[in-house]
Amino acid sequence: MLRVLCLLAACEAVLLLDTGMLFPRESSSRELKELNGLWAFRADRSPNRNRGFEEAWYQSRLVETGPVIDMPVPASYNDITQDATLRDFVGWVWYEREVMIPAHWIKDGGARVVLRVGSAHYHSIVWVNGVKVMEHEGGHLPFEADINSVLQQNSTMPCRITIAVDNTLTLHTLPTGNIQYMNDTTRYPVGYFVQTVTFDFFNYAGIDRSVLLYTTPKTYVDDITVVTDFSGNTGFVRYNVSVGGAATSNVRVTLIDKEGHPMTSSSKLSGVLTVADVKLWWPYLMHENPGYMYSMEVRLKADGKGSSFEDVYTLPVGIRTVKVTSTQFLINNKPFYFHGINKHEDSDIRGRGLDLPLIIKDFNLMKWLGANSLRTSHYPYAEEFMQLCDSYGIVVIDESPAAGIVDFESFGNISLAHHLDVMDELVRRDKNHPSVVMWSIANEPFSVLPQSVYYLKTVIQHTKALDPTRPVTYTTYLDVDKDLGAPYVDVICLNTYFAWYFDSGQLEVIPFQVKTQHESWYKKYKKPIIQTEYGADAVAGLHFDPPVMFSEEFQRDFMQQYHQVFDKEMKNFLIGELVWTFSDFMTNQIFYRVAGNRKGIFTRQRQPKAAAFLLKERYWKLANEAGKLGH
Ligand code: GCB
Repeated sequence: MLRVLCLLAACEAVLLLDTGMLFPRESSSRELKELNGLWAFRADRSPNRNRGFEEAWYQSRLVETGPVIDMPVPASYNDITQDATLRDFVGWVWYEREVMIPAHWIKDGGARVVLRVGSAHYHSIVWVNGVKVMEHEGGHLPFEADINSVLQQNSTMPCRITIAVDNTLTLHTLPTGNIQYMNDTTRYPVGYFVQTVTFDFFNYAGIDRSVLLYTTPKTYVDDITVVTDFSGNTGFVRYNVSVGGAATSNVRVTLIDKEGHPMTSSSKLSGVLTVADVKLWWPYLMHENPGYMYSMEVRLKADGKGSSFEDVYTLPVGIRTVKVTSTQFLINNKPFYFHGINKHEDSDIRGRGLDLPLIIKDFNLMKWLGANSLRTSHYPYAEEFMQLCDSYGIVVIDESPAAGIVDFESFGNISLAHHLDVMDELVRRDKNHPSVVMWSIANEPFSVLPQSVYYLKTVIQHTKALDPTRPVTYTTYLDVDKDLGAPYVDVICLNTYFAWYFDSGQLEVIPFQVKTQHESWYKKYKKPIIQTEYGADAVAGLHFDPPVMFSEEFQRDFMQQYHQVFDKEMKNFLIGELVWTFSDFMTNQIFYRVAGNRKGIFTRQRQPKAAAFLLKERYWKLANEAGKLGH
């Protein structure tokens, strides 16, 4: 469990975790070697999925343990082959590759050599040359270890990296699931079991993000935390640098503008940098220069050492503030209305695997649409994606992987402790992104249960203690009198599907029900509301007029019914609308899903449906009416 420190400076409290998870960047002191490409791969198909451990597959080359196949990294493994049993596999899979380590990385004690996995789903164990170096529970977040000592002990080349990944979800994982054993041998084969889940997306698994090695000097910049503010034309960057590997050190912190001019600097590990004529970070469409980022260069020397021991790390920094009132969400003291999207990391073949062409396509589609915001439904997205949100000015509600906690058991202490750890990891990774304006601790927990109150309150308070500068929320689909956690959130986030799951097809009830629901929430809590989900499935190319469910016309008209109410409420307490959802995505097979969830306004291949054109018109109109930019 990570230790939490409180650093009080001026009016703000900044909380820091004791180990950093800075994004790996090359610099004059840091080298980086990506291990993406083809890895050897083997699923452990033994009945208890444990043969790999019993036979210690990590002790030799994987190919010597049995048949292996090529597996690309990063990518989910599920849709890579023609084998349905691998697509639906539950249990441990094994990845392996060899890598040459540059001699100067280990010579004479060498550098810190860090092995980093961007994310692997769900439970991972990593060995280097047969020596276990780390274990991590949870997908979607990075983990890393200094492997220098292992390389020193066993400098055989090439160096062998083995990663075992188990995708099993239980009542104590996030997201939650359960293994159901089908013991009726008249209906199922002996030993048959299925993975059940409490969420609506395919449980893609494997090494979904980049694996890499990077080096730092032995005394190094371990973490940086920034909190920003401004007054008039003057910006303030309150920062803290934590150092690894030495008790004392010399530091030089310099803030540099986009053109490369040093603006201000300091020789303290923590302090406040003052920026004259500050260029604030603004959301897309709120300013002609959105997403402005400074660079904070940190140069660190261990005391008494020459310049060859200097570590250099540069962090992008956007200066902005966030505040919530009873009716508004303020960015840089100006009201901000979320007109945006929900997403999934999901695509053909790659599953949840990092895919830069797809990510850039999605940002271009968001710009086309006039979307200014998104929620990382229902888990943390790739760091590369978050960096683009910063630089494009896309405002983010950053969600934890706690999707659909429904079971009484899962509100037990084991899950709670894990949930707190996950929030530690998420805040540690994403705290410095100006685009992140709010944390969502969960999607649709079953917050009607009395046991949920302590649980949700504890996670919310923990997250606020980790980061007192951002509001915290979770999304709910429950009615105001059923939901017990709402007193603890800063913003009410509602997911509703009127005329879809209830009153199916009755579009005319939507305005009535949305209005009643929103007003009852506002009346009780006097907190601003975001419609964080609303949407209808449409199979692209299916047309019906008058509309019926699953047609493009129905999806378009469904949205128009919601918009009628939004238009009235945005003058009062409604501070945003995020459509469900950006693009079609894969789910488990079930009778109400048509090869996945079709509520995308784009297909899975990113082609627009009729609703996309409706939303494009609306979002640009909202941006223009807010007195901002034309397109
Ligand atoms: C929801 C969930 C989302 C589902 C969506 C739907 O409330 O938050 O994960 O995909 O509804 O389409 O049912």
